[in-house]
Amino acid sequence: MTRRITLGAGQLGPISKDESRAAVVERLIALLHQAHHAGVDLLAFPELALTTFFPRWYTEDLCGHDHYYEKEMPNAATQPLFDEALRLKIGFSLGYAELTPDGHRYNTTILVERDGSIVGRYRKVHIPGHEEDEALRPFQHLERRYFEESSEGFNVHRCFDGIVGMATCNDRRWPETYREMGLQGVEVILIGYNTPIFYAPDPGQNALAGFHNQLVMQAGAYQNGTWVIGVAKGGIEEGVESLAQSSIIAPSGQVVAQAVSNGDELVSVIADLDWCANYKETLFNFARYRRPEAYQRISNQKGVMLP
Ligand code: ING
Repeated sequence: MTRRITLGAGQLGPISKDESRAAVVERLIALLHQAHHAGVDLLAFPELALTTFFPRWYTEDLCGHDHYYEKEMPNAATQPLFDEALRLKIGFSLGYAELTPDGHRYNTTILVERDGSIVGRYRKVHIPGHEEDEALRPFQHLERRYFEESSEGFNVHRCFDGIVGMATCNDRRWPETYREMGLQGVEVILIGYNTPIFYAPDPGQNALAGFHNQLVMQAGAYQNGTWVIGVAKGGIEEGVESLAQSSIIAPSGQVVAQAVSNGDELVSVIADLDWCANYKETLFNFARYRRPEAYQRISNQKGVMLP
C-alpha cells in the first residue's frame, strides 16, 4: 500500500518584537486552517516561530531576553494551537526558544503527531554567529550567546506512517546533518530557518543566499533519499531582511513546491514516502556501496575529518 502523506510548510512573515504570543498563535492557527483545506497531514513551522528573531540584539544580562523563551511546551499561550491541530487532526513541528527548569537555553523544535502526542524534540546542534556584541555589524547574530549547542545529535522518529527527523537553520548547511539521519533511514526532514540576507563575515555571499539555501537542502535530500521541508520566517523583520523561499523537496532533489511571497504562506505537496526507496535502495544503498573501513583508512592517511 502506497504511503502517501501531504506535507506542508507554514511559512511566516516578520514577527515584530512587540507582537504577543496570542497574536502569533492566531497566525499559526490561520495557517493550520489553510493546511486543513489542503489536506495536510504534517505542517512544519519555522525556527523560533513564536517570537521575533531576538538574537539580532545584544543584552548584557541573559535574563534580559527571558521573555522570548518558553519554559514549558505546550503552555497557556500555545495550547490553542495544540487544541486546534488536534481538532483538525494535523501534525506539526514548531520551533521555539527553550529555557529548561535548570536554566539551560536551547533553540528547540518539537514534533507533534495528529493525535496531539509530542513524538520528538530536537535541540539545534550547529549554533552560528557570535557570543559578544560586535558593534561594526549592522545587526547582531548572537545565537551563540543565547543558545547552547545540543549534544543530543540528530534522531529520527517513527510517525506519520514513516521516519521523520528535524534540523534547524544553520544545521542545513552541514552534510553531517542529513547523513546522520540518512543512516537511520529518514524519509522526511523538517528544517525551520531564520536566514538574514546580509552575511557580515562575507557580504559577497549575500547574493547567493537563495542559491545556497536550495543547494544544501536539495543535495541533502538527494544524497540521503529523503523528503526535505525548508520553512522560513522571512521578510523584513525589525529592519532585517530575511530569506523566505520555503520549499518542499523530493528524494530526487527536485523542488516540488516553493513559496512565492515573503509573508505567511502555506506550501503543500502530496508526498509518496515510498519514493525514498527509489534512491535508498539503488544509487545510495549505504550497506552495499559505502565501506566505512575505507573511509577510516582515508581519514587516517589524509587527516580527512569524517562526519
Ligand atoms: N541563521 C543563519 C543560517 O545558517 C546565517 C545563519 C545567516 C548563515 C546569514 C549565513 C548567512 O541560515 C541561523 N539561524 O542559523
